Amino acid sequence: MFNIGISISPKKSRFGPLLFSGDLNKGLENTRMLGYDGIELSLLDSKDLDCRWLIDKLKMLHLDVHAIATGQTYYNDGYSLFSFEEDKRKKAIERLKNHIDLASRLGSMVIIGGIRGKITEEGKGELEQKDKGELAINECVKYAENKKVIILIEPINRYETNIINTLEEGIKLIEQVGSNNLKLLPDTFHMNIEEKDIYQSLIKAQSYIEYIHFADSNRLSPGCGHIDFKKILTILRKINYKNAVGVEILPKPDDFEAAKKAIAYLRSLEKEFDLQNF
Ligand code: LER
Ligand code: MN
Repeated sequence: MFNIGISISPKKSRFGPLLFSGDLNKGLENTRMLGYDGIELSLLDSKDLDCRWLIDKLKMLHLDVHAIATGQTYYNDGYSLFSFEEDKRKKAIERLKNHIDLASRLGSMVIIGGIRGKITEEGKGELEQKDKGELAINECVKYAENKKVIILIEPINRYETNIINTLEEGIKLIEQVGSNNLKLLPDTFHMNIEEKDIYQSLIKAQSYIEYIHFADSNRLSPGCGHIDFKKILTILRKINYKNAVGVEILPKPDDFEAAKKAIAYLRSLEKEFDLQNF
């Protein structure tokens, strides 16, 4: 059985696919009650969090924090790693370093997804902006190496960013940075938009993948769209994937029902798979 987690946020956020947004205690209690193994914590600023309280609560509920998601820094405050404005870039780097500090205490990974922001310049400026962003990523990865934290590059679809849309583009950056602490986070929702063949792309990228986001083609819970999750689970088993799976879905019809539906569907697929291979 895979370790399955769900994305939750202590604060109300502009970013949609998060559950129990604004009520961390309720989010953690429901996550445990529904049978998840852990959470992904979507944070604006790690400094807002009562870390001692969180560690005690996680221990009590036997939950892990698989990863810290960091996109709110861009979606809420407009600070990004590829910002052309130095001040905004520095603020994004500072937030990310604080997330890395927190991750080292929680034993989790840190995601570089939405916090990349967007390339806004053209011509010469575009190249300059790409260089600045890649330098920012290098700086954060070095920081993470010292803290023994894994950073994950999440390719995101073209309607949200123009920096790294496909797994292949993510791998190119990972190779370029050349650190064992930089890995890949495929998200099935984005892959459905960007990849020629989701299933082949996962197989091709297997040695880089350290975590995966599950959402169906419409960003609802797995089983509500047209992505073949049975095939994806089969591939993950075939490539001997041992890490966590993160459910990152819209709270529809509501947070609780969405979370309940996702875990029930994924566990039923796993059961079916085990019976077939008995
Ligand atoms: C985050 O995990 C994600 O999938 C993006 O849509 C936004 O950053
Ligand atoms: Mn995602």
